[in-house]
Amino acid sequence: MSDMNNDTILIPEAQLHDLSMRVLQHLGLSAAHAGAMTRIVVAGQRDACQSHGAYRILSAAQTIRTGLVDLQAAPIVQPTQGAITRVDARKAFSPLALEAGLPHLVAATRQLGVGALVINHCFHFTALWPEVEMLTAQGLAALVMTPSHAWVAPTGGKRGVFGTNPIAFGWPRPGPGPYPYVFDFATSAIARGDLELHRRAGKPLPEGAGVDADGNPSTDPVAVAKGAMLTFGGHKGSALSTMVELMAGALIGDLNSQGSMDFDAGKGGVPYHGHLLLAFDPQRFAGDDWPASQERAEAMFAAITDQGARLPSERRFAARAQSAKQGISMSRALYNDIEALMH
Ligand code: NDP
Ligand code: PYC
Repeated sequence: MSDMNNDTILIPEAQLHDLSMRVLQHLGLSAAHAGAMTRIVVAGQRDACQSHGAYRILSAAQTIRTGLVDLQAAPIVQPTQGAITRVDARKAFSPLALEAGLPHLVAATRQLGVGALVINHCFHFTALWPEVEMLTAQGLAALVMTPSHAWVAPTGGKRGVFGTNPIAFGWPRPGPGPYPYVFDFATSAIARGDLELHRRAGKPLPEGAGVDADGNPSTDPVAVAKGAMLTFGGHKGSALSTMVELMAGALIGDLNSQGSMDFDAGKGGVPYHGHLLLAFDPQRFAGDDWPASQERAEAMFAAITDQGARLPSERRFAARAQSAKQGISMSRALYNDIEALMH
């Protein structure tokens, strides 16, 4: 580990992995859960996703303190029915259920052209891009979504109804060269994790991120936490967020964001609900036309980047390359807070 400056350290990936494993097991998680969670939070920190990297170890600790989460439960993968594989996470964190269900999702998608993985009864706290990247690595396109807690008001309203409800999409690209095309964003103007980081740093939120308890626009993260966050893109974000509630809540027979918040009952844990992953096998959709389809997709990506615009995830992939060279950068305060969980 070395100092980058007064506030930031550089830590080798293996060392951050080891720290996360030690802390999570110290908090009572089984080695299997600690391993699956560690893989996802270390990947987040490696890719400079500050709101969903190592910071999420603190969120996991806070959730464990609520007493609501099962720290040992092994997920149960139910037999795949048609295109649908269902995994019951049994009130545990989601990453282990994801790892258990993924091979079944890939197999069903290859067989049928489309596949769905439904995870029920999970505490979900991670970014979605690692999930879509697991599918693009198999040559599949992917669409993933999840509700959260009802922190976000509908456009024109001022009380929380929706979660921050992220949607992620992944598209496999040919050859060993380019990374996949991946986007992953909250349908709220900013993610809750980002709001929490602004609060920790004592920084104002961007305009339009939320309203206070009286419904007045506010950039104060504490006031917005007491009021409501807002969707991105007005009515468009509001409708997308509604879709996430329906598809990754009602459709899969699990809680929506309001249900998750009621379940938490003010204890301050991460959301508890279901999770939906959809995968598509382009070879089965495009058939013999797939190579030509890929060429057209690549031409479109070039038309984006040739004019100086960037593809989503490019910042992340650059951070990944930088982390491989120099180690993972993280805030000293965060490192200290994580270490303190051991004492
Ligand atoms: P951001 O607004 O940071 O980024 C959204 C996406 O847009 C990323 O793919 C990003 O790529 C891309 N992007 C950003 N700027 C540009 C640009 N100028 N040109 C092209 N693409 C761009 O995401 P959010 O803050 O909304 O979400 C952060 C994370 O929080 C996500 O990973 C999400 O899954 C997670 N989250 C998880 C929740 C849960 O319930 N589990 C709830 C809400 C959010 P890049 O990363 O390269 O900048
Ligand atoms: O950042 O909005 C968020 C979030 C909710 C659950 C996990 N992350």
